[in-house]
Amino acid sequence: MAAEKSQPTNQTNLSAAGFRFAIVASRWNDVIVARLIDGARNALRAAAADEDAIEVFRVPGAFEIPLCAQKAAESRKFDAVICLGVIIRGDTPHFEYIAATAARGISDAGMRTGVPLLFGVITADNAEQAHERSANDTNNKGHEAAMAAVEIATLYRERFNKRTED
Ligand code: DLZ
Repeated sequence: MAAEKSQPTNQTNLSAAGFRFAIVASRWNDVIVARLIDGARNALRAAAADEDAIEVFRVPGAFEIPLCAQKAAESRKFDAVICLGVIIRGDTPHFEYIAATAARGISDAGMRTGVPLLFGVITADNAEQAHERSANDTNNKGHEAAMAAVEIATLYRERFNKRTED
C-alpha cells in the first residue's frame, strides 16, 4: 500500500495568473506522459493560468529533456519550465543512466539559467507504479510539478522582486 502523503499547505491558495509556463515532455511511455501533461495543465488552469500562458514542447525521451528545458529557460519567455517524463526500470536496460542524466541535466540547467525548472519525471520500478503516479488526482506528478512551479515562481517574484525574464 502506498504511504499516505501530505501536500505542502502553502500551495493551496496560489495563483498562476500572470505567469508563463513551458512544459517539456518526452514521448517514451506516451500514454502515461500524456496524463502528466493533463495533470500539469489542469493544475495550472485551476490556479487561474491563462491557456495561452502554457507552451508544450515534446522531445523523444527523458535523455533529451534537459537541453530542451535549458533552451526554453534561455528564451526568457517563461517564469518556470515543467519537465515531464516516464522512465521504467523494468523496461529500460540503462535506466540508471537515463534517470541520472535527466535529473542532473534538469538541475544544472536551472542553476545555469536562473529559471526554475521543475522535476516531474517519474522513475518507476514498473508500469503499475508509473500508472499510480499519473492518476487523475493531486498525486499526479504533473500536477505536483505544476503546483511547485506556481509556488516557486510566486516566491521569486514576491520575495526577490524580480521576474525571471527581466
Ligand atoms: C532508449 C530509452 C529507453 C530504453 N527507455 C526510456 C524510458 O523508459 N523513458 C524515456 O523517457 N526514454 C527512454 N529511452 C530513450 C532515451 O531517453 C533517448 O531518447 C534515446 O536514448 C535517444 O537519445
